[in-house]
Amino acid sequence: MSDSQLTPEQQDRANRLEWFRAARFGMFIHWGLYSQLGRHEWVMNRERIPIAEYEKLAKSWKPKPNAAREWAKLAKKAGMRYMVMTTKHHEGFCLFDSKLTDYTAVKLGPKRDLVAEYVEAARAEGLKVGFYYSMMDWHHPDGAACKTDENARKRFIDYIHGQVRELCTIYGPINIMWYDVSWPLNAIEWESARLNAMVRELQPGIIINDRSQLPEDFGTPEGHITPEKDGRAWESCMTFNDSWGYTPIDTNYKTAWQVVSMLRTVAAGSGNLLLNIGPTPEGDVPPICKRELLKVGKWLDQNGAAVYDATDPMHQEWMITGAFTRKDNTVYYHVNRWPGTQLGIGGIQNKVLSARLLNGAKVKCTQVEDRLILKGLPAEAPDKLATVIAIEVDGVPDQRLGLGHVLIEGDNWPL
Ligand code: JFZ
Repeated sequence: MSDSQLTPEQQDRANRLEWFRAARFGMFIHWGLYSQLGRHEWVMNRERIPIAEYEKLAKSWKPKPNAAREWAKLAKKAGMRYMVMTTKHHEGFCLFDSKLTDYTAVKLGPKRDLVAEYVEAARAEGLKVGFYYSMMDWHHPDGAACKTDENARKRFIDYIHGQVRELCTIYGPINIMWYDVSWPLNAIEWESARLNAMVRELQPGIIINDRSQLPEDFGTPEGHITPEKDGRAWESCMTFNDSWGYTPIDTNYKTAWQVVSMLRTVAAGSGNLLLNIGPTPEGDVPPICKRELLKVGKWLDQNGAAVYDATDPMHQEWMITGAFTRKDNTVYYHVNRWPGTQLGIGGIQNKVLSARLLNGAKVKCTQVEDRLILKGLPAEAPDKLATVIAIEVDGVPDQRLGLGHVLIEGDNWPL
């Protein structure tokens, strides 16, 4: 659809989303009282820790000053373009300066506005700023009662809407409102339409995710990378290990190779990757995450064109050596399992005009019908994370293999 066919409302959304669609890669940060226990951000619920006992964590939390500066610098180096931090997770503790509760970082242990530090740090690196805000609240007395008691619901709505108002007024322009878990109410009971109208009035340029039970600006598939339908903007959020909050006993960390592969997948589907770090209670980034993120950043420095700018999906078949992104008539083949001096790609339906390593030499190739062979490649992978080969073709790129040794009409992998 060309821009001229959009309704004014659709055009506004397209304008708001412009930076987001180009951003591709962001840093998610889960940081809260749970970071001190180091057993996942759901520890209060999973271990049934009584509120009074859990509250002690609010007094003992002493993060180092301005930890967020280190995160923002790391995000920038990793090639990320925005950040989203937990301003309040399900535990109910507010990292921001809420006047609606005493359970805040300003009034208790840290004695500082951790959200203010985060906003300043992100802006200093030129990164867009997002606020994660959990609607579910295990600490507020009405957090569960709101489901069955109308007075409790009214009080709780005032609290949640009031805090979102605070987040939208204290910190200047905010780029993303990232709601999470809206248990136990539905969109009508949450008065989500009114909530989001208020957010947009206070923050005209903001984009809002779909977790207040209204679709708003973008979808948030979680733990998997699946494009939304009809060109709707989307962002997959992913853990680095298998926990969001700091969990040193969970050592199943993703590697830079995996992150690069995820970036390719989101790029091919015109989406974003929001990759999480769970800092220590002090605010340090686990060294493994730092190390892998720096590798990803170096790779993006070299190969950004195949990820930030190459967005359009094409029809492509699975290959064991790699996968495509594309821009116009150029396909970028991200080779993450290097086959040696020769690389075969079947099923390309276009005439290949040229091939070159994204960061280097032209590559010799022969094309016989739908068999393309790239020759004279280095024996070892030039880049172990993924070597990108830019292949220019004579029309809209398309790859069809089907299941047989020849392609027949309507032959597609059975779903
Ligand atoms: C939620 C939180 O419970 C979790 O702690 C973390 O903050 C994460 C980002 O969001 O978990 C979810 C939310 C949505 C889905 C799954 C887990 N989902 O839609 O499948």
